[in-house]
Amino acid sequence: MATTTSTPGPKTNRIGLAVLDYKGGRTTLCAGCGHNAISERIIDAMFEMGIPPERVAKLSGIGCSSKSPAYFMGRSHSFNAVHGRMPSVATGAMLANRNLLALGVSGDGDTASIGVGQFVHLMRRNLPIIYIIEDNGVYGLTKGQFSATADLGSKLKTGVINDLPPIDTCAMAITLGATFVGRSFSGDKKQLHSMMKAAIAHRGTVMLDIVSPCVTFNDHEGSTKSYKYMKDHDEPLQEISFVPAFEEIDVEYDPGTSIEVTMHDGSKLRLRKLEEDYDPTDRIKAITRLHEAHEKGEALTGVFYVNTKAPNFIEMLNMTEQPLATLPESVVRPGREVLEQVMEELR
Ligand SMILES: Cc1ncc(C[n+]2csc(CCOP(=O)(O)OP(=O)(O)O)c2C)c(N)n1
Ligand code: SF4
Ligand SMILES: [Mg+2]
Repeated sequence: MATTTSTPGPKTNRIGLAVLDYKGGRTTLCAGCGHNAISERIIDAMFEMGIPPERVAKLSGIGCSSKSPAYFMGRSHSFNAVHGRMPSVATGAMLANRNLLALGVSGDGDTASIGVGQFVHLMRRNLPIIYIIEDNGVYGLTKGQFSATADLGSKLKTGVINDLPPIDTCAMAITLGATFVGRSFSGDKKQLHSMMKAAIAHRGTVMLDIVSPCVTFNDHEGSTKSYKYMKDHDEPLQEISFVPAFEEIDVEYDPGTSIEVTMHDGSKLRLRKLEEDYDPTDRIKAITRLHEAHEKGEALTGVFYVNTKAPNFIEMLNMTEQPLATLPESVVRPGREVLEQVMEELR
C-alpha cells in the first residue's frame, strides 16, 4: 500500500500568518544597501510579534530609505509623504485612528536636513510611533551629497571633506522627550532584531537611528558610515534581549550584570550591561554617554533611554477610546439642539 507523506507547511505565528504574509514588493534599491537589511529585520520582528499587517501604517518621506516601505509588509497601509514632512502625516493618522501601529521610515536627509523642524516637534509629543532613521550620512537618492548627520571630517567618494559638525539625532530625541531611543547598525542582525521587537511593545515615541551604509555613494575609505568603519568602531553599550509578554519569561543570566525594563504590554526588555552602572532610565546619563562617545570617536550602539511612565500624545489629548475614524455619524455630528445652544451663546 502506498504511504502518503505530508510536507510540513510554512511556520506560522500566533495569529496564524506565515512570514510571507509580511513581505512586500521586490526591492529596487542597490544590492547590499543597508536599507534592505533593515526591511528584513522589520519583517522578522512583525512576524514574530504576531502583529496583524492590516494594523500597521507605514509612513515615510522621500529618499531611498523612504522608498523602502514598498519592500516589506505589502498588506499594511502605506503613505509616502513629502520630503521631511512625514511626522505631520503620521500625527494625523494616529489621531484619526489610535488603534494603528505607526511605523515611520525616514532617512538622515529626510529627518535631520530638510525635515528637522517636523522631527523636533514629533519627538516632544511622545506620539505612539516607531520612527526609524536609515542613516547613511548622505542623500543617497540624489547621488550622495552630505546630510546633517555626516561626521566632521568624513570624506565623500569625490574627495569632498565635511567641515560641519553632525546632528546626533539620538541625543536630540532624548533631550526633546522621546521615550525609547536607540542606535544600531544594519549589519548587526541580532542587536537590531531585539531592538525592533522591543520597539513594537513600546507605547510612545520610539526613535531608532540605524546606521545603514550606502554602498553606492558612502562605503569607501574616509566615510564614517561605511561597513568597515562601523565594524571597526562599533561600541555596543549593552547586550539586548527581548522577551514578548506571550512567551515564558525565564531568567538565564546573572542578575547582577543586567537590567530589565518592563514594557507597556508586560514584555521584558533585558539589557545586559557591559558597563556596570549603565541605567537606561536615566535621561541625563544617556545624553552624557552620547556626548562622551562623540569625543572619543566611538559609534555607540544600544538602547540609550527608555521611559515607560510618560503619558503619550493620545493620552494627553484625552481622546475617546474608540478611534475617531470609526465613530458613527450620530456621535460625531452635533444635533440641532447643540447647534442652537452654540448660536445662543454667540448672540
Ligand atoms: C522638497 C524637496 N527637496 C529636495 C528633494 C530632493 N531629494 C530627494 S531625496 C533627497 C535626500 C534623501 O536623503 P535621505 O533622506 O538621507 O535618504 P537616502 O536616499 O539617503 O536613503 C533629496 C534632497 C525633494 N524630493 N523634495
Ligand atoms: S544609492 Fe545608496 S542609499 Fe540609495 S539604494 Fe543605492 S546604496 Fe542604498
Ligand atoms: Mg541618507
